[in-house]
Amino acid sequence: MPLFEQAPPALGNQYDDDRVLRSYLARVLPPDVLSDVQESLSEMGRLAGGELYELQLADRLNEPTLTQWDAWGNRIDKIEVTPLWRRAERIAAEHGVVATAYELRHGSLSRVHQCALAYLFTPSTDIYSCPLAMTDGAARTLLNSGNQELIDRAVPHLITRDPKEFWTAGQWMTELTGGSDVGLSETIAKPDSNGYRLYGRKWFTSAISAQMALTLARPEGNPPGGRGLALFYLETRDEHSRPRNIQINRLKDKLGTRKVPTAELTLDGTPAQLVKGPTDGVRNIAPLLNITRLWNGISAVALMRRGLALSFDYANKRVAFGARLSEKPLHVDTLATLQAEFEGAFQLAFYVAELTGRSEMSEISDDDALLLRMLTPIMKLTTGKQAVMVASEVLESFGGAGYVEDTGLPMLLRDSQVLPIWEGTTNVLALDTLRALRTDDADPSHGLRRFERAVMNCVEGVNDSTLVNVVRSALDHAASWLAKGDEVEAGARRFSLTLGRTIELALMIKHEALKSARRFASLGVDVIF
Ligand code: MFK
Repeated sequence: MPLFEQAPPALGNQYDDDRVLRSYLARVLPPDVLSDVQESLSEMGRLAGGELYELQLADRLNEPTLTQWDAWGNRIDKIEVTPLWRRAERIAAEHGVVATAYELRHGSLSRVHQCALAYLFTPSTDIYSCPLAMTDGAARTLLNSGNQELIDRAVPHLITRDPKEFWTAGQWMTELTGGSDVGLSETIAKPDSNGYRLYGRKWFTSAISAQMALTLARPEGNPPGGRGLALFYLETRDEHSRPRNIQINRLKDKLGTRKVPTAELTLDGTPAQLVKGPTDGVRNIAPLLNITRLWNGISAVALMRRGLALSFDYANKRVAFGARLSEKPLHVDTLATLQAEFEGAFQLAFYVAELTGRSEMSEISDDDALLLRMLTPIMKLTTGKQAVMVASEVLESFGGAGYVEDTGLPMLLRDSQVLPIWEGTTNVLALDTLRALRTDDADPSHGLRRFERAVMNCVEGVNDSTLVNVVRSALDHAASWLAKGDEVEAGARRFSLTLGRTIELALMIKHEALKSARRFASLGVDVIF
């Protein structure tokens, strides 16, 4: 009797197979734009489901290395990334995974096109989205700064499609004193004849393989707090590839994102230049934060989609109790719930991409700029939580195989777990949501009213009163809870998640994804109690 053989889950072209992405693009892109971008997306979908996925599975046990000394006793602090990451860097540059947002071939919709590329690229490249997110954020921050010298020096490298010229950027914010409370940073900036030199310790610098970084430091004599910090630009290595007065003390031993060389650093006189004035570093780095938070959301939906693509395929192959899993009502029902969570997250993340693109092109009203300011933290915190839940369930949908390392599946859960942590934890972003809602001191409810209008616009004219009532009553509850003003800080997470889930539901209704919307609504959108 032949031995039983189990066919593993397989991936096809990740663009062609993605009904949600394709129907979304068909809705938001004019037909000529859609037909122009399709080839690039299909090519990325082919790579993601083919060459990159195979390389990812083969690269599973590889990790980046730090070599601190050469054979002759010289400090070199050399970083080597894995073969997957080397290939990912080349593909990212050549396919414009950052550049597309700056070439502006399709105006503000270039951001949507770029996010679609990033979404396809991300799940096969083991968080190479981290350096790309920071690169994108650095380009945006430098362009916004008006510092022409730095723009001319760095931006062409950050947005090129030529792999030989391509640079990635780091975002060095976190210090021992505070990952969230960045105003406590202790790094000092001392003026010298060419700018400044930085002295201090950075505690969690992601992707230390970068050629440049944006970082915060306190010019000597400045007051404490975030306002006393300044935003600096630095290049990490000299013409001999030696670190510029930077010691890489060690690489972090993390739960996930194992391919990302995340380091502890000592800055010991690192040359740096001011990006935009000697104060207000936190405010000046905010454009970078908002772009990396967008990437975080896009990565969240990308990882959810990957887990579901594998799980749906496996359900068609795996037989148990006399039938394929795809014929088992309980299994199908479980996956449908995960699909609904994914679709809600997808619509919200890409809606923020649309608004970001309009903001970058200055094609946004003050009202919509306020909406974007609110939605960025709401989207980041909501999708990060959904990604962890979906990844955990995806593993379970494979039974024991989902818990076994060489299937490649456990990595989905480990890598998703970073999404609610970095770029602002759920609680920090919930507080940021409150701050963003109240930007107009004269009329503190202005922000929430803008949010309500955005949500109600999505469901206008929809005649499914049950669904519309779920949306309406969640909004009413959020407004009355906020107006009551009791323990607002303590409830900020529940409030922000309610806003996030409510707008996700509304966007699904707008997209006419009514089956998923009904399931999503039944799972609950109002989590304020
Ligand atoms: C997978 C893809 C993504 C991956 C990326 C990977 C890289 C990962 C590397 C990292 O994790 S880097 C570290 C990330 N760290 C954080 O995200 C910090 C989290 N903490 C916060 O976000 C805090 O809210 C914050 C540090 C901003 C609070 O600091 P402060 O000093 O209390 O600032 P404050 O007073 O709240 O804000 C200062 C100014 O900035 C204010 O403006 P004004 O000066 O005009 O009043 C704020 O309105 C403004 N601001 C703050 N956050 C903003 C913002 N403006 C726009 N957008 C924002 N998000």
